[in-house]
Amino acid sequence: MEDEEGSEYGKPDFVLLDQVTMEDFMRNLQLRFEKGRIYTYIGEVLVSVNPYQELPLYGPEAIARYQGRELYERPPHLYAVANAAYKAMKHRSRDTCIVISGESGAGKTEASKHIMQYIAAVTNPSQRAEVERVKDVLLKSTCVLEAFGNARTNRNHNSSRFGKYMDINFDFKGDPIGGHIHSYLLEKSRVLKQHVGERNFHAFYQLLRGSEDKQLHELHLERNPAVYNFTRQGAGLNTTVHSVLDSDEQSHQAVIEAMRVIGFSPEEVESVYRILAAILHLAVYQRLFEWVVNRINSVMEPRDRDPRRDGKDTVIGVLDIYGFEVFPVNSFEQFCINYCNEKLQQLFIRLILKQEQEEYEREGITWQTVEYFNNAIIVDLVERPHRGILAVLDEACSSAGTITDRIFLQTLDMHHRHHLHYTSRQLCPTDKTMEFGRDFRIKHYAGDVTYSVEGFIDKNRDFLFQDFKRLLYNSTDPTLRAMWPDGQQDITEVTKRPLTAGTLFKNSMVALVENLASKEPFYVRCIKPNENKVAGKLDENHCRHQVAYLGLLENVRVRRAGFASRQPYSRFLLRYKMTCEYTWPNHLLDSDKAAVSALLEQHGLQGDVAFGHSKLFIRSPRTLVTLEQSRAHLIPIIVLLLQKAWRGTL
Ligand code: AD9
Ligand code: MG
Repeated sequence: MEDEEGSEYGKPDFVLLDQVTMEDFMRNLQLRFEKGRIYTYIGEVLVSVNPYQELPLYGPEAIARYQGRELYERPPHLYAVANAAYKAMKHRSRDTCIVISGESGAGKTEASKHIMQYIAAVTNPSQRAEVERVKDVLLKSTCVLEAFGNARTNRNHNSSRFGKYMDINFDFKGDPIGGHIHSYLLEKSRVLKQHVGERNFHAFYQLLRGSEDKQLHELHLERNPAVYNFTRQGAGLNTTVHSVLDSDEQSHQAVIEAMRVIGFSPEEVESVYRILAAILHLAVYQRLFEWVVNRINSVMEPRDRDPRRDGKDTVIGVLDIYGFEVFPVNSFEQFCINYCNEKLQQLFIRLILKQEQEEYEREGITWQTVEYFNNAIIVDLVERPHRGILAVLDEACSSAGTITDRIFLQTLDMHHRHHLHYTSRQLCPTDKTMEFGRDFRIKHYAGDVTYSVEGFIDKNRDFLFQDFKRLLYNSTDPTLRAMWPDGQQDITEVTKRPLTAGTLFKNSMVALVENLASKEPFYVRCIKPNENKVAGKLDENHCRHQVAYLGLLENVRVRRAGFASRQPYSRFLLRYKMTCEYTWPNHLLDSDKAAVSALLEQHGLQGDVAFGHSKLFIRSPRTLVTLEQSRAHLIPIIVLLLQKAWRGTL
């Protein structure tokens, strides 16, 4: 790594720690954080601590320093990860994804915005108009979706109340030509009810505070949010979002401008706010949100697909999804959010911890197994067919109103009384932190969460009267009609039992994980430094807990015992054979493995590698850098020799 940082800034990669203990890990994290070094690697995984203050780390100059570089050439940064994902996509035609995880307020959404800004800054050097349009939409979509999908909670002034996975499609030149946003489980119950100190979705306040008097009058609205039940609970009269966010008035104008840039017509924008106004009198928000997402997707659909690739583009996916949540009272929404985090932790284990170790075993590499907690048992508790919590809930929902939340809880108790990660007051009568007949507790990988079953059945059924859907479908407003396509269903379709909210969510999580697993993953693990949103303060206990449950120590151990790179012998030779007299232009040794060995010996690099059955394992990235430099040095000479040979002058 370029030595821009002395040892007083700690180790830029946790893999370089003298010993891998929690104490050493925390000391390094703390030291770097105090010096404004909020990013540190574990191999290719980036650990990021929310600084809660503006640091001079971003912008065009910083982007230029990372552009086109290798991951380890510069100090750890989000830009380096974005660049690595971009290079893998562009040079190796690999679909990649960047998975950003961490608890609420840890900095996931801010990280995803920096990544998007990096990609926008380094692409389209030839300023093609269509690509510029796509980039504009990609960047502005964040502003619109935050207005409709984010809210102030007690943990985060700008908390994402929906999960977001955005695919960016690239053409063969490496320029963005389109994209697609998947949104997951909007916390729509927030429209009706907010906890003390919290707000409704930003868009409501932006509408009331940012609209002109005339528009408010036409919408029959009053300016003061305290007038409306939906915007006065929770935060009471103190409904302004402080902190780094703009005021509601400014944000309102910014959102309208962003919608214009994306391509919303003036009539559509007007409809959106008319419907928003109506919601203040009436409970259809999710449809509005989904419509906004679909509308953005419709203008991001790639137009100029490259025919040479059978219509297939290369993709970078960015996942910014709600972090693990524990509130004083946890309901169906927290249950789904925490299940989602269990699924993503499973993927992390599969891709980073398990797969890596299994490969060493398969290749016969000497290896000391690293123990880690595998949370598959918790995922199974939630999603197992017939007996899992979601299956039992679906069963309760299908029983035509006779089953209560309480009976649902009793059934869960019956099925899971011996499960190591499940308990309830019934099963543990002495534990007064749970209520009889109301609460169950899951021992999640990230900690214990007690859920109240109140409302589980209703929220899972997610029932909407068909008459109501039909009424809205028959509206004269085309935007409103488009939000209720199922209002036109005939009676036979209507009587079919619709999938429940839980099952739909589970299916979308399974699909998401499969999608991510098919791509080359890059991870950003975000840490929230303290509970009070205070700049520059790292609460050791709070961070220690996150380091533990994110499995970061295990990650360091696996990585340390492991190798930075691995590749089949044939691929390695193809790239580096020109750097060795025994392998250029072709080798005469018994096997590719023997040829690779001779090549490395000539470079004096044999001490940094291990030879697997079919692949070469390289321990430190420096070895790769050395080989790359040697290759880059030789290429012009070889090109010259080939040209001469071609002209017959050699
Ligand atoms: V939630 O799961 O959506 O509730 P996030 O997305 O993890 O959460 P977010 O990115 O919204 O957290 O960050 C919370 C706040 O921390 C931001 O509004 C900023 O005030 C602050 N933050 C986060 N990252 C940075 C940063 N790199 N620099 C400065 C930051 N401030
Ligand atoms: Mg967020």
